[in-house]
Amino acid sequence: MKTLTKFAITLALSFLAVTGVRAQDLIANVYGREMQSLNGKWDAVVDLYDQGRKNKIYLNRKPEGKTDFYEYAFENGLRLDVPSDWNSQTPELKYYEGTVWYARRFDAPRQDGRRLFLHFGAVSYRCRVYLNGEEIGSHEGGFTPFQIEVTGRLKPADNFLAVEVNNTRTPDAIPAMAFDWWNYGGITRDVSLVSVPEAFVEDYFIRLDKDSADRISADVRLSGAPAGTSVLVEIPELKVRETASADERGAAALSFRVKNLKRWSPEDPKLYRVIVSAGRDRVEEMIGFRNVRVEGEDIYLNGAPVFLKSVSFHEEIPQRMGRAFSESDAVMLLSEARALGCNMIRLAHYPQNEYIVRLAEKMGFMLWEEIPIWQGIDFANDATRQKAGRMIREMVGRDRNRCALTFWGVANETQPSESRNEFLRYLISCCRELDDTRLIVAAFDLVRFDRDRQLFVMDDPFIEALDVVAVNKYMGWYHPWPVTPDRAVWDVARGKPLIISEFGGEALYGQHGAADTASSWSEEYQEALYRDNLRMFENIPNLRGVSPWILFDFRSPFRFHPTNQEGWNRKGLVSDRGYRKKAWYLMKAYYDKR
Ligand code: GCB
Repeated sequence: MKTLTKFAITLALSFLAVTGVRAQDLIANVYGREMQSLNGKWDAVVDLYDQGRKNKIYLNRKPEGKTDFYEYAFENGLRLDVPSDWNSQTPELKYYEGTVWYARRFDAPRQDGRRLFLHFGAVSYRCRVYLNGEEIGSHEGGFTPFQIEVTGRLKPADNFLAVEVNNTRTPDAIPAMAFDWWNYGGITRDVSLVSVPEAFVEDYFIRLDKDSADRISADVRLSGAPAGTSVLVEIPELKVRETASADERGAAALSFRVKNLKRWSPEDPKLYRVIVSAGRDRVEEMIGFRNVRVEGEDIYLNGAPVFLKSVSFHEEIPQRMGRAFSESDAVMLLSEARALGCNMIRLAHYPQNEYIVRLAEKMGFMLWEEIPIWQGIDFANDATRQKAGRMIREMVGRDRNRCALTFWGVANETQPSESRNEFLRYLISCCRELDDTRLIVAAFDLVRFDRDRQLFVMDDPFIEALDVVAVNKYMGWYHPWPVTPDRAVWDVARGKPLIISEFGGEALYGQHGAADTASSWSEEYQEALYRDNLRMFENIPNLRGVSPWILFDFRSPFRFHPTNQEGWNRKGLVSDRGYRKKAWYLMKAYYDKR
């Protein structure tokens, strides 16, 4: 192993050495809770050589005697916005991979009879959290939330919160050493101090039963409440008021029928106000109800077959060249998907922030959400597998009350092997433990043309473990056509629904050239490529959805071409500056017709 890689691994491991304090189960629906936002300007120290922890800079000591000196101070130095990535905030940090310390002060007036939790929407990629000079928790994984209970640890005024954030790529991480998007580092999502009563509704999962149009199940979990505590679930519009009592673990299960339920669908994304209360706690949010299932080669939504008109985007605002983090960012991304005529989004390639997920649901998009199991994952490494399991639980735990969530994605472009199979089987079991109502999908890039049979085929026995099979295939870009598109017939995953989860090619907006030459990087070539692929789709008998790659040009260190790419993947249907390319109109016409 190269010394540099070894160094990176040791660093990452030391970063995650068990601290004795671990992030715990998540509180459902933090945005529906009483909370104090800790967003805003934070002080920051760039720590390229990882000296900060050794020097205990999280103590933020100040010289007292004449011979005291400290070679750091958080005050009067770099200031970074939270939430946001650091890369887009100062030119020096554009390519930075390493450690940055964040710190801020905050008051927390005494609240008797309340429990307090620090909640982070996401920190990329790993972090340790220090409160008033003490390490209180750590987390790994750049796209899922975590929380740390701080009840009894806060002062009424002037608490000092420091977060050591590191985005070094390592072979045991998820994603691992290389991936086709920017390795943004930082506190990239909201930070808040959440306040709940001593006994509170920690989690719930409220959904329509898989095969029933009128039976709702609600699993509620209380924290700090004695056995026998009564749990109430209300849906005023449906005249629901159901109660159950919690057992000694705080769990209560309810199941009831409702009358005149209007199910959620892309055409009518109906949501109901649902209130869960127990003792002195009460939490509410908008929840929708719908049925999704697979039968043979079809996907059914509310009992009717559905064709998925999907698109993907990264959690990135191209014009700002940075991570998307706010509700208005979500509006920008999703309005462009709406204009294209989509009824679904494949959130690429990791769980995106809750503003996107919640707004997508309100607007009527079905969602595919996945963790970044993206090529190059160390499937034989047990620690990596455990990590992936935790990530997938954090994703499912956060979003299982969102009825828009239709697919949990467990992998993107993985190669068959025993260790991969075992790894993915484990992920599926983690998903199903928390939610057995969604469809499990994975995207493969193994489809090849069988010259003898003159058919496109794929051999990966793992597809048996999936509800829906997805294929990324770049005909006309990475793969030359072996036959003309009208004769490109598929025999892949028959008996199951198939989604083309990625297809496309690059074009530089405003560049015009030969429609038959990829190297022209022209809008005309991209448009012709789309026309050919749409023609081929007619020859895929079990095709139940398509998802072009990708809605917007996005930043990626994979893309070196000096004039056509300049560090951007140009497969967007919309340019980095927000202009629609010719292929956009073709795709729009295809979706309008379906
Ligand atoms: C893929 C990957 C996606 C890449 C894309 C590309 O197959 O899943 O993350 O960005 O190809 O543009 O090469």
